[in-house]
Amino acid sequence: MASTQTIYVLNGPNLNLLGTREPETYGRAGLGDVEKLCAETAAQFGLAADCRQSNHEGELVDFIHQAHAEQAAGIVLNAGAYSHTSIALHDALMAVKIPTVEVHISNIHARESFRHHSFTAMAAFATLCGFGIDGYRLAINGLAAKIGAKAKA
Ligand code: CA2
Repeated sequence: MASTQTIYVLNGPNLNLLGTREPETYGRAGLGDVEKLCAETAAQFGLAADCRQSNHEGELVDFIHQAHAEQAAGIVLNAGAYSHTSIALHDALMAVKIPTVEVHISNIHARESFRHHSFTAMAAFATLCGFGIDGYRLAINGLAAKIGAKAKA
């Protein structure tokens, strides 16, 4: 039997604070809830979710390199504010060529103009924003379709 494929779920700076403040923007769920949702959704497709969070740009670059080294089948990325600034994360995603979905919990297009552009989204095949943490579930469904992972009975 083929070994279980893994998707990486990467969360960037300040997302460890989810559920502790700004509930009007980010909801009441914590990062642990996000990671549980991702693991459960991935399992529906026979996938494993390797969930990681970092407040450091270089560590997020390292995670993307590790995804490549470990032959991850896909990446779900919420790079937080680095989405809007990080050419390094953009370049890492372009280098590894792993199918990537970008997720934002909030609707970045309905917020400040500095959030409207995303460098990392340019290296993703799809972007979701504004669905709250349900965006992660939707992203994994879309990623599973993209990589041909079928829902398990
Ligand atoms: O909407 C998103 O998911 C964002 O990626 C969240 C980032 C923000 O910089 C992006 O523009 C959009 C910020 C994450 C901060 O998360 C917090 C959560 C709770 C309390 C404070 C911050």
